[in-house]
Amino acid sequence: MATALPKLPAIDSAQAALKERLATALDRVRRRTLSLVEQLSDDALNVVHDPLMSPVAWDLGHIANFEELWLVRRAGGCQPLRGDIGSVYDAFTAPRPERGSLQYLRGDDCRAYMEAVRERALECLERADLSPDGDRLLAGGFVYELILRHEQQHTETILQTLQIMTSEEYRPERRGQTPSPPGDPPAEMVVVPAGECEIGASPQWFAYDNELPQHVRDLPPFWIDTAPVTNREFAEFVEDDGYQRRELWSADGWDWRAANGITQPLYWEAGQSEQAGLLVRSFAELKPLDPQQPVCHVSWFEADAFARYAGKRLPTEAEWEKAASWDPAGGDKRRYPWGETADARHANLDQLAFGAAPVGAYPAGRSAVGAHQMMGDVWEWTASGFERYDGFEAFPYAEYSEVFFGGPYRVLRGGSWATQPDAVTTAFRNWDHPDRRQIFAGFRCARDAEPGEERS
Ligand code: AVJ
Ligand code: FE
Repeated sequence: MATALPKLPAIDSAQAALKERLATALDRVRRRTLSLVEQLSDDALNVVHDPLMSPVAWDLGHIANFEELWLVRRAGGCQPLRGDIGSVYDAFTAPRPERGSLQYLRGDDCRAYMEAVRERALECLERADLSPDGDRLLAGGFVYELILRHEQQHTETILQTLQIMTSEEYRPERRGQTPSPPGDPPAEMVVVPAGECEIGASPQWFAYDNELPQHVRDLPPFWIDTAPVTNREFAEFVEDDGYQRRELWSADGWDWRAANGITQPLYWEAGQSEQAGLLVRSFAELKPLDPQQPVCHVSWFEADAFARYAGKRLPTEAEWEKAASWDPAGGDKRRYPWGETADARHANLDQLAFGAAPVGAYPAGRSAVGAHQMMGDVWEWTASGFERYDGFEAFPYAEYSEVFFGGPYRVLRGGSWATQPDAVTTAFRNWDHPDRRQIFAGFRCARDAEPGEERS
């Protein structure tokens, strides 16, 4: 098993600091992953809870297998510990509905594999040459940053599975208290003036291939909601027969709604009495629907229909990104709507609240144009399909983004309460099928600005 180690490159202190930061970050993410699944029985870990989702044990093994592929084999040049199981964890050759019948590692085998891979990955990190002008995969620690975010993304997938699961009660320890809105709700919409803005990741940021190259777009003026659409607003749409009015729906949306008997967002339930009102299931708890929270677990089709009902439309992803990241005062494009670093005063990210905050709860996190909660709480559906930016180059592999371009997917922006802060920026692009509701997704609306409205 032992393989010859490549020669040690000269390692300067900047690299040593980078490596230490990466090792610490990898360890933090791993502790989070394990803490989220700690209370699950072997049964809950190993079974398929819904055809849309992988068994949680598959996600865990896949996290380790991906790390083995990229950090141990490709970056470290070492042989895999378990070369035999790669095909089980390849998201491409093993699509989600088929994962239940695969021989993925279970229980202690899975935990042992995760640990063994991690140990080797850290050994490889010590020897790796991360100098900025070296191998592109390693330069600046790129592939380590990628693996870190990959695990973060899969923790959100796992949370979707735990929310779908009904065979066992998942009782998260809600550790992050979200604030109450300090004052009046924000005004309904803000205007974003015409003009050029940067779209895509800034060169100094970690970026996925689909966020590059950064380019300038000149958008006409538009209005955008200052907050995501709330449960109260969405309940009015339901009450007002929104699901029965053909003219509000796209053709595909109307068919989807009829074929699946959809009449309200996923996880909404009617109370036992009129007075009890609407309830919503959050993991194992059934709670009264909070009218002030953003609506969550709606499909793109439902978001699109609501927007038409409201006399508006969904924003394009470029509009969303401009409203979130552009500084009218001429400052640099913002990584987060409020600035460069994320903390709990600005947004409900990082999972431990296990739910969304009411709209208006984060005035300090609003963007330069005055849009609230663009980051965290709920992912936001946009009008846009998932397409390449001009000049796109697949890196480090085509199955991350390229194979999805031009498909039926719609882009979502901004992350949810279940997203870890490093995993999202104002340039980050998520995508899913327009009928999917298991993701922590809501939306906000936009509309064109009429001549003269631009400066209000
Ligand atoms: C970007 C969330 C659509 O989950 O399919 C995880 C992320 N890519 N492993 C997905 C991803 C490879 C991806 N999304
Ligand atoms: Fe993955």
